[in-house]
Amino acid sequence: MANFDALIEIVVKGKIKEAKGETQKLLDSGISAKEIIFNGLSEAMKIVGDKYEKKEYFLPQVLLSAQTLYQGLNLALPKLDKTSADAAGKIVICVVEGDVHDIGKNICKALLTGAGNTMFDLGRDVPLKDIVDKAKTESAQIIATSTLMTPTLAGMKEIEKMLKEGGLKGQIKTMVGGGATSPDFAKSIGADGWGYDANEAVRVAIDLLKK
Ligand code: B12
Repeated sequence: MANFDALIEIVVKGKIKEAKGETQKLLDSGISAKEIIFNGLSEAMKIVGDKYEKKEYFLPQVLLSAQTLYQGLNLALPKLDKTSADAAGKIVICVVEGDVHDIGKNICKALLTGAGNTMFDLGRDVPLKDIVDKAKTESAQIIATSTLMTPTLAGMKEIEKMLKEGGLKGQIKTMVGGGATSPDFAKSIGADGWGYDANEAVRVAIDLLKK
């Protein structure tokens, strides 16, 4: 089992100048980008989240850790292995309006790209109408949205409503994820799928593309 302690400490403590070097060291030693992302970088962010909840960390520290994480993530993401996908489609992905948390969305996008899908990434804090419009113009099969904040969950429900009103529900499938969501929430708004993490995002997308 690879040792990610150094990378985790670098991200948690926001040692921004050291993140690239440590990530590169791990990659050079033959550890997969996926392991680095899930067992190193994401784990570090969980610790940062816990510290924020315990009020040991405040927003400036969280922001510094996020910036440090991105130094490593930007090195590791392009090195993710391509997986052979049973089905590959066109997917619009973004973080819904009102929310700027985009680390998880970016990891999902990278894995979905690796699985052979064509991704249309609209970024973060994206107006709901733009999401549906993009899916229409690109004839996407799936809209994948992310949010980590409770107040912005309503936007995901609104997307379902917009699809229904436009007669597109069923034709364009939806999948939701991110810390504020849950399988029950996804069901309650009529989303077609929910995923706990980026690995599940790939599995759910494959399922939805078969339907
Ligand atoms: C980093 C962080 C920030 C950074 C974000 C940097 C960035 N570029 O993303 C900064 C400092 C900017 C920030 C700001 C704020 N934050 Co903040 N932040 C976090 C923190 C600590 C970590 C989030 C993270 O990146 N996790 C790591 C990634 C890898 O995990 P993930 O996003 O969950 O993604 C995985 C899965 O969820 C899933 N997934 C994600 N999306 C999708 C989509 C699909 C379709 C699928 C299938 C799966 C999937 O796959 C991903 C990878 O495996 C969390 C704490 C926490 N416990 O989550 C708080 C947290 C999310 N933040 C919070 C808050 C309140 C804020 C602020 C409002 C604070 C403020 N007062 O200003 C602002 C937000 C302003 C805004 N309008 O958006 C709250 C949200 C509470 C709530 N439920 O509403 C949290 C939970 C902290 C807390 N406990 O209070 N934050």
